[in-house]
Amino acid sequence: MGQNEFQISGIEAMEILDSRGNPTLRVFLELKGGVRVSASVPSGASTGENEALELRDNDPDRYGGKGGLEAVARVEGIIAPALLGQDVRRQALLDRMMIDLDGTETKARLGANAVLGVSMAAARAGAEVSGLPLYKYLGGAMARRLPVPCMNILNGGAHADNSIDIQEFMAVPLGAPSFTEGLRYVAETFHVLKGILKGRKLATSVGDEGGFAPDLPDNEAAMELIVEAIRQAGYRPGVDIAIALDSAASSFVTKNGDYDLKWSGAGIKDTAGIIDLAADWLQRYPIVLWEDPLAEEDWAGFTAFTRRFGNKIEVVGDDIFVTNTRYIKRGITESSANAVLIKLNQIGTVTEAADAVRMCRAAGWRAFLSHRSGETEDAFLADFAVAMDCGHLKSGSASRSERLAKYNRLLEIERELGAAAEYYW
Ligand code: 2PG
Ligand code: MG
Repeated sequence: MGQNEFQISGIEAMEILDSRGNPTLRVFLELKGGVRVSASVPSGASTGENEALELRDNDPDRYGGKGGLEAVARVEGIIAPALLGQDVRRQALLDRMMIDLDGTETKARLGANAVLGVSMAAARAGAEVSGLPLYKYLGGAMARRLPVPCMNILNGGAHADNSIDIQEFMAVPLGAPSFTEGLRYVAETFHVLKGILKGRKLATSVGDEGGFAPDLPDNEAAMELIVEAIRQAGYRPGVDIAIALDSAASSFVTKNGDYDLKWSGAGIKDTAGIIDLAADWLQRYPIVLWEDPLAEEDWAGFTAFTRRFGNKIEVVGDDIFVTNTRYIKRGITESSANAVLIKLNQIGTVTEAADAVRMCRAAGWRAFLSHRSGETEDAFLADFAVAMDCGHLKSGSASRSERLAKYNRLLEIERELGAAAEYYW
C-alpha cells in the first residue's frame, strides 16, 4: 500500500436521532486504502450563550424545526469537496481547513454539528489506518490514565420535571483502586438509591442523562439521599465516594442577575446568597467538585466563588467557557475557576477541544470531559478522555445505553492497558 491509502476519498452524512429522539448527524468517512468509519454528534439542552452553533433546518414541517438535513448538505456539499485527497492523519490541518472554510467565530456557516462530525470521523479513520486504538492515536504511547467516572445519579433543573434546582448530582468514586472498581462503586450506589426511592414511594423514572428524577422537598434532601445511598451500598461518604454538582445556574438566573431557585421554590438569591448557600452545603456534604455554581455572565461571581472555595474543591466552568480558549484565557486571567468542562460540540473540532485541555493544563487547571444530555451510541468521548489524560469525566448514570456505551468502552480500554493502566482522582 502506498501513501495514498491515507487519503480521504469520500465523506457522507445522514440524519440520525439522538437519545432524546431529536435529529443529529452521523458522518461516514472513507479512505483510499478502503478504511470506512463513522462518527455521531451529540447535542445539548442547557447550552451556553457562546457555544458554537448547532445548525438546524428550522423547517416547522420536520421534527418541529430541528431537522438536520441542512447540516448533511453542508458536510456533503461544502466540507467533503474541500477535504477530498487530504491525508487523514493531519488532524489539526483538516480541522484548520474547516475552521477557515467556515470563517465565522461560532461555525455558523457550516454548523458546528457538521464540522464536528467530520472532525471526529477523521480522527477515527486516522486511528484505524494507523493501526492504533483511538485513545493512543490521539494521546500517544503514554496515554494510559482512566478517568474517574462522575456518575450522574440524580437529575433536576432543565434535565428533569421535578422540584430540584441543581441539574446534576454526581457520585464520584475517588477512593477506588481502578476505573472498573470505581464504576462498580457508583453503579451499586445507583441501584441502592433506586431501592431507597422505591421504599419511600418516590418516582424511579430517570431524566435525560439516566439519573433518577424524584420530587423531593428541596436540594438538600437530594444530597441527604445520596449520602444515605453511599452508606447503604457499603461505602464511606467523602472517602470512597464523594459528591459532584452541576448547578447549570444559567438555567435559573433572572434578568437582573439574581438566582431564582424556582424548581424547589427556595426563593431568589443574589450571588452572595448563592455563595453562602454553597458554604453551608460544603460543610454538610462531601462535595469535591462544583460545576457552574453561577451563571455564564456572572464572571465576578465566579471569581468570588473560586476565591472562597477554590482551594478546597474543583470549581468547573461550563457555560461560561464553552470549551473555547478565548473565554478560558479570560478565566485564567481573572481566576474565575480552577477547571473547565470540555465538550467537543461546544467548540466543534477535536483539535480545538484538545487545545482547550492543553490551556487548562498549562495554567494548573483541570479539564473535566463531558457528554451532552442528548447523546448517541458513539463512544468517542471515552477514548478522547483517556487521550487527554483528563483524570475525570461525566457520562451520565448507570442507565440508558448511550451513557453506558462510554463507560463500557472505558472498561475495555482499562482491560486492554492491563498493568499499565492508571487511575487516581
Ligand atoms: C451540562 C450538560 C451535560 P447539556 O450542562 O454539563 O451534562 O448538559 O448537554 O444539556 O448542556
Ligand atoms: Mg454543565
